[in-house]
Amino acid sequence: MHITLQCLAVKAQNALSHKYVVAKDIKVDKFMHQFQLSDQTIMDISLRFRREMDKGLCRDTNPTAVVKMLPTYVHSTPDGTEQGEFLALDLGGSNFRVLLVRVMGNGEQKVEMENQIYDIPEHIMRGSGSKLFDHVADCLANFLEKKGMKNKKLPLGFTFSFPCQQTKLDESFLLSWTKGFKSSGVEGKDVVSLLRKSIEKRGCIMNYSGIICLGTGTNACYMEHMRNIELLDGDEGRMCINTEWGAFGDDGALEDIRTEIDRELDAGSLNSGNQLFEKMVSGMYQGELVRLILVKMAREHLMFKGKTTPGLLTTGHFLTSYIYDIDTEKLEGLASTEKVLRGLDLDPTAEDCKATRRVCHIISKRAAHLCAATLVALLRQIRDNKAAEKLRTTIGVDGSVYKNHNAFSRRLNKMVRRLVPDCDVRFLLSQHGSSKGAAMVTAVAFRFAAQQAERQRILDTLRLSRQQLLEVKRRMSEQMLRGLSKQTHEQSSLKMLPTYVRSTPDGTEHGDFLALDLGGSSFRVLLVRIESGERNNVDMHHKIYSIPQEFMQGTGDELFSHIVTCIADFLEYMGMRGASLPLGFTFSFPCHQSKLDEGILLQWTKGFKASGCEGQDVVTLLKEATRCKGEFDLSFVAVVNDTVGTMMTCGYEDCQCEVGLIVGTGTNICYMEEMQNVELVEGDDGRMCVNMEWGAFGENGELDDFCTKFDQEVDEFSNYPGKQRYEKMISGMYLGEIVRNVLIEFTAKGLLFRGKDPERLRTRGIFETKFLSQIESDRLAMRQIRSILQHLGLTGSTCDDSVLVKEVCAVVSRRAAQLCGAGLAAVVEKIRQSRNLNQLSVTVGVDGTLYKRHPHFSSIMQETLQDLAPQCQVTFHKSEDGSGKGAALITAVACRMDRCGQEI
Ligand code: 0WK
Ligand code: BGC
Repeated sequence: MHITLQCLAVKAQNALSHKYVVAKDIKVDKFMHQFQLSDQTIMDISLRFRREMDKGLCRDTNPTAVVKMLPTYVHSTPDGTEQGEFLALDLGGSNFRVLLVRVMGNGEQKVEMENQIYDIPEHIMRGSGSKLFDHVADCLANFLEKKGMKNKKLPLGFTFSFPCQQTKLDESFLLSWTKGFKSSGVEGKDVVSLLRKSIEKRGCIMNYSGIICLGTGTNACYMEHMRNIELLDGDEGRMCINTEWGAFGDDGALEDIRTEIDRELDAGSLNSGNQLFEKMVSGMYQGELVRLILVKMAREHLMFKGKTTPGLLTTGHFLTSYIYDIDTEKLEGLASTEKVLRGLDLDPTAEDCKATRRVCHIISKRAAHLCAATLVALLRQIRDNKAAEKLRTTIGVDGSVYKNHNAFSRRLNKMVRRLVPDCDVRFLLSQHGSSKGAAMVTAVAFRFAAQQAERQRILDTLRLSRQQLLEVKRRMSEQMLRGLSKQTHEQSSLKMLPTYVRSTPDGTEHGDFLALDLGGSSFRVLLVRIESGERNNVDMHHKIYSIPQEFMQGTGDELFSHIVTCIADFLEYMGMRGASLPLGFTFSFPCHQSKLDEGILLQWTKGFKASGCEGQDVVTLLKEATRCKGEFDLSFVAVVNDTVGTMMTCGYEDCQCEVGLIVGTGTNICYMEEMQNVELVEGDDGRMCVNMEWGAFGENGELDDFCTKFDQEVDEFSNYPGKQRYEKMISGMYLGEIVRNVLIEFTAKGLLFRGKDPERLRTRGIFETKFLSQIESDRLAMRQIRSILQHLGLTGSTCDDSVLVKEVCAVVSRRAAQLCGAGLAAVVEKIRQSRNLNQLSVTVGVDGTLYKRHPHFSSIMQETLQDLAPQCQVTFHKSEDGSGKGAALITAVACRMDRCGQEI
């Protein structure tokens, strides 16, 4: 509606504008040539201001910057759910107002307002600060009295239109008075506590928040990205920056365009040397600039026949509002000019009136163009922050000059569009002053605080204390002992499966070995050539194959026949068709083994569910499939778990490696246990690698008191409800789902996506864990998180939503890493105690996409481990070759021992 009006006005304006050209006046234009700035100069000033903005935002240069770029602690804008009654005070503009604002949270952005204007007498503006704030408190009490709300406790928003250094939303230190205010004992003080003291002295009760300013002075604020606000910690989201652009030029940056008149005005002002930009632009000074010019031109006999009058010679006697009436398209513009000049006891000629009008036009035009220059710098900053080709934005405007002087607002809009034609800028005139804004900031702060409290309450259910992590470690240790013991093995959730891998390579191994690596995010067939002698002389070739869902969840025959087809393809690809090689099979699922080349599948995990396999020996199933294919012959030597393969792969480079850890699609761990503790296997000498299958930890309820409803949801809709509970709180297959469930809860409670439930969010598995790793990467800007959300079909998300999604991801992955660290602490402590060592130093070979790709998982896991097992020095060795190499090495060791007639 407004825009139309605006356009109409503009159309009419243009129609008129063609008529409304304040005739050039050679005399005046010559006298004021310095006030007429070319587009080039305006653009240059805009670039200078942009540099000042950077200085203000930068931690090192901020102390000396004149454009202070003050953080306001306003992070969010209204989202339509705000509601309630709020009081607002509006001090510093042309009027002091007290307001009652009712915000209806029904999404219609409906706001009702009642207000009362109170006078701030000059002696109070220039008296003591306590008098000023007592006066404000008196006005507030008077307002509440009138509204019959004397004892009602309402949130208060305080619009205080002066440069303030804020440290939080409800604490703000006055840097310097401007615009005719000069109360003593306030500069450097927190104006909220000064107001609080006066109000309490008066016996009223309030709770405070929020400060914004636009008015007799000039200033602008905008939403800046936190990562650019170096004065504050945190890179997430945005914050409103109060530029305090009135001080632009206080360091001499505008000396080349400031005129003698500007310097004269400044010298006569209350705060000379400060607010130099404001003194060229704002309503408090435009009239005075015109007066000083008229005086100078009179004295140089260019006007008023060289006569001046006391009225003309008196500071402040040419009001800026006169310019609104004089510099107007309205025909009575000249008449108004004469009326004003006669009001100053002058006897103007028609020429004098035209000249005065031209002076007003030039002063106002310069002010509008200077404002456009700084505004364009802001628009460019916002556009660059968004990395947007085209910026579409709305500028909220208020202030008597913009409101009452059409020519000014038109010139400002026009110059902005001329300077940034690639920006689609809409000017929205504030109808209710900035105090509605202050009330909205208060409402947003309240909504934000309430929402933040609810978000943290929900996220706290996913946060584990050190005590809880110690308890997880204790329960893991307990289950390990139960799993190792013949008596209690069946009752333990940790199967502690003997792997029959007892020895590690001694460097004499050699030969070609085929290895299969099934169970992770990809299936690999490898040819591993080992030359005896120096370690690390292993040559590997591999090919990655996919395992289609229908084979993962079809019949065992289909799955194993597909595996054999891949082997055949690989042998073909390697030109080894029909070759017969010893095979090491990494089969990353829980298997009961009674010997190295046999593995009875206990149960499928992760996404696998092929029928007819559980309870079967997977080596036999593979042999059968190979026989059916009849294209090649393989001698099956070893079936190993991927943790064992990983330990062996890393152990080949680091002999201290006695633990194998996988944190990938699934999670699991193995370690070298003393034979006397492996009660399921005869013999007490030496050690054997035990596959703990720790993914199953929690199946006996060990984790119930740490499980949230989001975990229950994941378990309920998983392939095996009740199974793999620990894995479902840690591994890559499930973290994304936990996050998705939390996001659904947040949306349902209106804490995210403005409560609008994006249908796509209800699609299981849509929020893959890889997105956590991307979203949590420190290098990712908020807009990139938004594009991930967009990619997921979660369109219409805000910057705040991105911040929140990142926080949810961080909480969920942190818990996973801590749980993993607590489990690992139990394992290394077990090794230390079994070996009666005071200090243990051991290497953990680790693999898995989550561990390798998540930006913070490994460090948080290691921190937790260090904290919970301080007597263990643990080195992590990331496996670069995968567990297939490990399987080949185990096969090579078995072949070597077989050659030597040793028992494997
Ligand atoms: C690579 C290993 C493989 C293991 C996988 C686990 O070679 O045996 O299963 O890591 O990580 P994921 O692929 O599940 O992330
Ligand atoms: C399996 C383990 C495997 C782990 C990592 C789990 O789901 O039960 O055998 O080691 O995933 O791949």
